[in-house]
Amino acid sequence: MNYFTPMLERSLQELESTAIARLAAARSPEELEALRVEVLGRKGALDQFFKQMGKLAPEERARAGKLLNAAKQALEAALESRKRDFAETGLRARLDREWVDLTRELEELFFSLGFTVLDGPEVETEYHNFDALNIPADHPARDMQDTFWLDGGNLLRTHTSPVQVRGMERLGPPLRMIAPGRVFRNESVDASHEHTFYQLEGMMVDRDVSVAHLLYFMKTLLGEVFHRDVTVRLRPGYFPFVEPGFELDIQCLICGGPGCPVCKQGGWVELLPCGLVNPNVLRMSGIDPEEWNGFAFGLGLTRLAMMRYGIDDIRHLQGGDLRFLEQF
Ligand code: FA5
Repeated sequence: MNYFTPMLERSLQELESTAIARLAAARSPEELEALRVEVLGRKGALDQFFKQMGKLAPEERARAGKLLNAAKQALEAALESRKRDFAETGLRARLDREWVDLTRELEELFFSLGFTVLDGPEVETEYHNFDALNIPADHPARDMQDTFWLDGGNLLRTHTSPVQVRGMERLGPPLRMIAPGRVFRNESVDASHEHTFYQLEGMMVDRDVSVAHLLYFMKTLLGEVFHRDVTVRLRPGYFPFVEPGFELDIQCLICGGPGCPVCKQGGWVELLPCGLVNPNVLRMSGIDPEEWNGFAFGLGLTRLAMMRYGIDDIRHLQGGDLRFLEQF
């Protein structure tokens, strides 16, 4: 017959306090798990004490059982609390490491170049979305962007360009602004077209702004986003609010050029239309085009994200599939 001797009791207390100190000092979830196995696991240190219980005199067993259970509970609580610590810091570190927010990156870049970040409404007036951009009601260019019209004549903005107009109206020249935001088009969806997607508008109005300035900013933008050489091509593009207008395409980074559903087998993706601001647009917003001119661009932010992260179908982005979303 064994007795729950004071020595046994002391060694249990010692086991508990040492284990709690070691749990507190553990520096990784792996260390924590090793400690759990060593102390609380089957055949662990605490288990050795439990094994001795059977051999105790019945009058000793109740007291020993109480002490052992209390020690076990204290150790389990300490372990759980440390696990939570690691889960929280782990999550924070992971978010810090993996936080991908292209909009924020671009905002910081343009902010450092002296641009202001502006916001505009998603429900727009016909005037700001079209007329003030030199696209009157009977202009064929209205058909370039299939519009969701709302009761009462307003619409869901089809591009971020109306924020140019609001920026010019509110701030006047000289002006350097960007405006990231969500836009909507009533069009059929495929691997590179969504009805809801993001653009980033940019505009600079000053004296003597030239195509060279425009190209400098476009190059800086792409260099910052991709951190490597990407092949681009510039071709003439038509938008009533710029003259001359350009389309800046990027060689498709999904297939690398030979063709795929994202680039519609063409090897190039339309990414960054741009141009010098049409004098009519300046005039309509109260800016004298004899004194001021400028450039504007309308970056396809969603497509840029696809190119940067190798996303091969735009529909994944709004699809809500957690297996996809959890990769970011
Ligand atoms: C425009 O929206 C003009 N407002 C851009 C602009 C601004 C030109 C300032 C000149 C000066 P566009 O319709 O091409 O242009 O759209 C711009 C970009 O948005 C495209 O290059 C493309 O990257 C992206 N985009 C267009 N439609 C879709 C769509 N359905 N889904 C995803 N991205 C799209």
